[in-house]
Amino acid sequence: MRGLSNMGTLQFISHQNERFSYIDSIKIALDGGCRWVQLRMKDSDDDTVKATALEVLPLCRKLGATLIIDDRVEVVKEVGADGVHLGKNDMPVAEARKILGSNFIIGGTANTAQDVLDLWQAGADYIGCGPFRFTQTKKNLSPILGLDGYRNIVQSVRKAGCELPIVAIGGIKYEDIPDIMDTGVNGIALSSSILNAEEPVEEMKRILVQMTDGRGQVTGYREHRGNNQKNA
Ligand code: TZP
Ligand code: MG
Repeated sequence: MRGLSNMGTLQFISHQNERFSYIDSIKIALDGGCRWVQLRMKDSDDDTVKATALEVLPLCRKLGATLIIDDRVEVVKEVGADGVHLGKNDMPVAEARKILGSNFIIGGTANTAQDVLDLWQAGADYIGCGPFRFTQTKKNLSPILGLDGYRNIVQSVRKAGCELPIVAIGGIKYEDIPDIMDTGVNGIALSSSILNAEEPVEEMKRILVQMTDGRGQVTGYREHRGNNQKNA
């Protein structure tokens, strides 16, 4: 099992808006120092996702950044990305694991402790857990979790022996991060707070400085650091 410490401390989810294309959005994240990006193109066909992945993969490789692709197991395999993220309506994790084997990362989406435990049993490597609050980036949002939601989920799955990295997602902004990390989650995934910032690259840098000690290690989040290190 991969360690907790490098499992997406800060993940960027690609998006497009009036200012930026999907590829622009990933370049912004990389320029700002993010080293884990998820190519998420919900409404595009596989060929378009594949072509985009082939453009961003060399950029990620050059910087040692991890590239995860949302939903498209076959595209991940064909282009040699690092892994896939599977939502609730995507291919089941266990099936994706059969296709991808153990050399690819598989992430799964959770909204409850039971979701996390089910994904753990199915062989997921990390969990995207949300939404923290309402966001327009994703349609058909699950119920909002807030800080208490994360606290309860983390506590209950750790009690059950599940040490999978849990990454909070959904409407997260710079100022939310310390409180969210203090709930015991292992990382943060975000999109619009970067892309809607006046200076997106600077916003990414500001968030990374707040979250890490410069070596990609989460820092300053009191209660759970020991836990992270134990499992690193
Ligand atoms: N899953 C839950 S919320 C979300 C996804 C992919 C989008 C996160 O983007 P934002 O813009 O940071 O709310
Ligand atoms: Mg999905």
